[in-house]
Amino acid sequence: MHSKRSKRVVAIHDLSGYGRISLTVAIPVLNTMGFNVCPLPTAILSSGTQFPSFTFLDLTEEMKKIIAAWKELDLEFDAFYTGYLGSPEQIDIVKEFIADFKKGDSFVLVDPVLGDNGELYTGFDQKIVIKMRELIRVADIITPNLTELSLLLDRPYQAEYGNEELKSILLELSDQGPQIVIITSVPVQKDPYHTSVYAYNRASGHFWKTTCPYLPAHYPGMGDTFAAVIAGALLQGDSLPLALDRATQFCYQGIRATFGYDYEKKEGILLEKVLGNLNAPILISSYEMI
Ligand code: PXL
Repeated sequence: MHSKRSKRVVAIHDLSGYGRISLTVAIPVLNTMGFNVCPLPTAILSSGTQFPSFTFLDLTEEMKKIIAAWKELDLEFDAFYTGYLGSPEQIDIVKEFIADFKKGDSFVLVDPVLGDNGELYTGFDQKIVIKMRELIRVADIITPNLTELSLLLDRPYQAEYGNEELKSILLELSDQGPQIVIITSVPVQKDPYHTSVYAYNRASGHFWKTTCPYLPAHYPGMGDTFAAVIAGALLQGDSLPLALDRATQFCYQGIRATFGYDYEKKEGILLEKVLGNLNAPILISSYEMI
């Protein structure tokens, strides 16, 4: 009998020792969803950059060596998931890596990690923004938040949007290359208790929205968790709206499992308490076509 290997996903992200972000989120999420995760680490940090002090080891040179060694091994990947990139030069390396390794129906998900709440993350400047605009051109799927979309499209940051305005932004972003555009963490107008995710799929021309309750707390790593679940759900063969539901519901479960505890939000959500939910069926699907 012919046996098939697990699907293989390369996760291009930093490794942060403390706080549940980037690879420490992407690896468990994608493993739990049944995939072989191959990390291509971009930097090693003591913690995320939102802490008052942290160490940062840039792995730009090592990335080139790892990719060359993978080339020797003739490795193939079913998906490419990129997150936190540590330098503008890394974006050129990643673009070249994708051009060289992408085959058949493998897909590229670029989470354009740049900032949040209208601000760039510590350590980033306009150079990485300009490079990220290049990287999204080679993506099949992108998952910016409201801050990242304003940086990618060079428009002023806006904390609120209506449906029609977001639909035209989704089209504008898709025009840059990606077939699927997903915008995360969009506040619902006049309703502080809910938050939405918007999406567009150029292949069908459909726009989607999922909404879930909002709890007033900000946890780092949520964007990383969301993007990893989207990558896993699409690899499992979910439709886009189902993948949106799966990722939104999982993030919400993670926040709810954490919210009642009084500890530093900077540690991230209690991922280990909810990981198993990734294998549960979706009980109530809440997506809408807009
Ligand atoms: O969650 C995004 C992220 C990833 N990696 C590092 C970060 C952040 C956000 O602050 O600092 C190192």
